[in-house]
Amino acid sequence: MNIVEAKVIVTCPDRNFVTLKLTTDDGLTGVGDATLNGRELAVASYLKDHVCPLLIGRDASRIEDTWQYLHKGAYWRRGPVTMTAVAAVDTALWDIKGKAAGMPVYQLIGGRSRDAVTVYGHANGATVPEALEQVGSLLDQGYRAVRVQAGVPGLEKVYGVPTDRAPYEPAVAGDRPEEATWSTAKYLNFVPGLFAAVRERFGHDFHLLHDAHHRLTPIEAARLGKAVEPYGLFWLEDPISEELQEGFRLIRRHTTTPIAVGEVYNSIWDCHQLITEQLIDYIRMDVVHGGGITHLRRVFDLADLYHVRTGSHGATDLSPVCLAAALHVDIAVPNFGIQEYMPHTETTNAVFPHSYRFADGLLYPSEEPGLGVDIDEEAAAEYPYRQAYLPVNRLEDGSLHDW
Ligand code: EZ4
Ligand code: CO
Repeated sequence: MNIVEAKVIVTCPDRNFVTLKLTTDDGLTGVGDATLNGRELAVASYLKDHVCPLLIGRDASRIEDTWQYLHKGAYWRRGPVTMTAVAAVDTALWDIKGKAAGMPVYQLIGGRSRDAVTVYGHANGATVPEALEQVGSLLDQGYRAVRVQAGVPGLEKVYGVPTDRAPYEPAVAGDRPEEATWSTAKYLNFVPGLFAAVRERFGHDFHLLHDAHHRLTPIEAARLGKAVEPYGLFWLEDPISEELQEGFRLIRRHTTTPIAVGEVYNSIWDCHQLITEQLIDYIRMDVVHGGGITHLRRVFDLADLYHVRTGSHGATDLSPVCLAAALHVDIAVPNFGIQEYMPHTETTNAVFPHSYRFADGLLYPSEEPGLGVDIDEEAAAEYPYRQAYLPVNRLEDGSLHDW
């Protein structure tokens, strides 16, 4: 079962995606997501120029050895570009192994630990009434968990809030990133009232989540966590920038609001201290940016030892290939917490035919051999890459701030 072809496919069906497709000499194919939002072509080049040539002739069944070969063998380890490329190879190899075995991937990693995968949906309102309307609509659709974001009075563009009521997509096409203005004071004065309004209207019988998107200092995050304890958040996500793991100790000293972190992490070495010191409650690493199924399971196993549960990132910039793979991991691991779910557009779904399905607030992984997702190359070719960037954030005095 040797690899005979390794193809990198870049396409933009409403947003950019990079996909690796491997073919073996016995005619099996496997796909892996390689999308790094706003830096897509760097991963495409890393794969095309440096990884694909090494894959030709390799035994596709040697998943662990290939992971180690691309990790240790590169000398330059870790980082988002490298780990996303390694993830794509790893995911495609698991897809192939599943097809060779005639089983869905979750069966190869321990089988089901649960019946279905609980997901959270997104309520993003420009105003509090608009956010409440969206919470109501998600609860009506059967969601049991909802992340709530809303526009902050006095700030023009805020993370998580679309300008046109369309599904939120932070990457904007163009040759420069958009710029937004941020005020922590305005946000902290506003956001507890948002959760109060949500609980007052809809009660406590569903999970309420919120993403602070890296903007606070530890003491500000502690203040927020403490202020919102009465609203029983399922989690407060990314309260501070993620580099300084010991920074979370200060938050922990002050609040019982659960903390979720890790969507920008790439390896177990980014989060081992957060996990072993029990500074977080949910680890948000995902298949595509976390080194693939092989490495993500290593992270999740470490997390399980320390009572940390999973809560994988699942925004629309993670392709249906990543979501399909995530569901196999989610259904199998013992310490699953929740999965983020932001439905892809119809155009995206048409390029990535898949058989996972959503019903009543739950996602069900594919029962087909492998991952149960593919890329329609002809359809993909109709949507050429468009340059797009994630926004840049500045304080009201012009200082650059975390976005
Ligand atoms: O900003 O995926 O929780 N979800 C998020 C996302 C991220 C984007 C970045 O590409 O924080 O909206
Ligand atoms: Co987030």
